[in-house]
Formats: sequence, C-alpha cells, structure tokens
Amino acid sequence: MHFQTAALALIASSLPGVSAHYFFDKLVVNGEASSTYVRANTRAEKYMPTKFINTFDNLTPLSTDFRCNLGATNKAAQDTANVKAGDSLAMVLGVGATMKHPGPAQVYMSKAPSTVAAYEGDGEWFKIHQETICNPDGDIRTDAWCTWDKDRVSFEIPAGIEDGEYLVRTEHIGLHGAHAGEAEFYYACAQVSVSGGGSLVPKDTVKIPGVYAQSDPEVNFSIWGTNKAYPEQGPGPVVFSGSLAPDTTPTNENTPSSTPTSESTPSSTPTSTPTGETAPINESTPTTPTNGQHSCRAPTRRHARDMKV
Ligand SMILES: [Cu+2]
Repeated sequence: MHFQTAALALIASSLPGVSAHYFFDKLVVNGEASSTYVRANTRAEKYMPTKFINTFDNLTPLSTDFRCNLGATNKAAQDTANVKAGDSLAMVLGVGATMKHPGPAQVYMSKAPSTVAAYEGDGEWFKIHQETICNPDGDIRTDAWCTWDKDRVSFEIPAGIEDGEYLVRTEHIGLHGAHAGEAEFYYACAQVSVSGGGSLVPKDTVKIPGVYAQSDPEVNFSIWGTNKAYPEQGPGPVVFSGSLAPDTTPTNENTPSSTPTSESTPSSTPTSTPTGETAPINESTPTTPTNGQHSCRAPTRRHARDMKV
C-alpha cells in the first residue's frame, strides 16, 4: 500500500528492524535455499543500494567492493556449494523482500585460480544470465520487467564451462532514479564448486569494477516520460551461451548494417550530473510518481511502501 503523506512515511522509516530495499542472501541448490554459500556484506544497513552518486557507505560501481558488496570481496562465505555444470540455481532476497524496483537482473561468474574461499574476484567475469523486459505490453515503470515483484533470480550454470571453483554474482539494478544518474545496484556473491563441465572459456569477459560506466545507456536510462526501448543486450557484456558453437559466426547473412552506437549516450537521456537531488531534470518526468515508485536519492529515505504497516 502507498503512503499518502510524507509524515506517515517518515514515521514508518523510523520503525526499527523494518526492511527497506533488499539484498540477496541465499543460494538455492537442488531446491534448497541456504545462506551459508553467500558472502555477507558489512554494511550498517545491508539492504541499501550502491549508486554512482549519493551512494551509501562510500561504495560505487567503481569500487573494488562492487564485486561482492561491502566487506565481502575478501571475506569468504561459510561454505562453497557443490554444483554440476548445467544445474539450475537461484539467488533469493532476504527477509521475504521482492524486487519492486523496475530494472534488469544479471548473473556473473568468475573462476578462482584455486579455492573460491580465497578468491577476491580480481580475475575475469562473464555474464551467464540476463533478465530485462519480459512483458513488453506492461508498464516499464513496473511489471514490464522480468524481475518485477519476484523474490529471486533463477539461472543455470553453463553446461560447457570448466570444472573449478567460481564466484557467482547476482545483481538487480533499480532504474527508477537512473534518469538522474542514480541507478541502484543490489548484488551479492555466492561460492560454488562446479563439476561435470567442459572446456569452454568465455570470451566476453569484464573486470569488476569496470563492468559499468555511469554513462552506459543501460544504467543511464529514463523510465519516466516518453520511453525508449530498453537496450536489448542489457548492462555489461553479452551473455555467455555455454554452448560449444562459438557465437562469433553470424548465422544469417543480414549482418548489422551499422556498428551499434549504443556506447554513446542517448540524446534523450540527461547526461549532465544532476544539479540538485530534488527534482528530476526531464520535464516530462512526473514529479510525484503515482505508481508506488519512490525516490531513493536521499540516504535518509526508506521504502515506506515496502513496509507492512
Ligand atoms: Cu531503492
């Protein structure tokens, strides 16, 4: 339910122990959810997102701890999950939260040189899963997104990857503030040991940090006003298919007529750093979102609408 007045929201935000925003804290293996495989972060308020600006705990997507979250890059989880290549897994949000922010989800993996418990994620990362728009007729501010109101991101360990120990990083990006440079990143790492795999080494790899720039159209995107289509590839690199056929050979003769220019900032997206934290700078942006979207700009704000009061 939505709060009608700021006063009520303020009261709600001061309630102790009430969850706001969200965090991934469980890995589902063979149908069983366990938090022992997931690296815990050390945030004072661990459900708060990382942002490029007006962030929390001084963490941004350009920080080393953007790999696994604050304090979790060099701190092992309790356990490492034994999984098979091809297995279906999921990462689940804590405290019964659901992803009630519009935006995509991604899952990345990075192979540890030895044990994943000792691995700080400074190697190559590849994307194994991506969820963007599932319901094109839906509202891009809410239920158009595959992730909308779900409590988990489900994915498969690619069948062809090499055996070994890996970090698995699941991430959801809330885009409601992205028009003003304030995309919200929610992410955590699980530890897995893969067996039964193949010999494929993914090519489209990235470093974390480094996977996103603030000007990337996928994270600098307005869901307000007149919407453009969300970039199909999603944030970061292309998804590794895990198949034996290299995906470098075009399967039809219609090669793209032009090199995508998507690295440049879309003209309708605000490119300047917001001058203030208050009003969206796009005039077509509703000043008061009416669908339950709140602004997460001020560090003191909470998700009043997520609170069951
Ligand atoms: Cu938020």
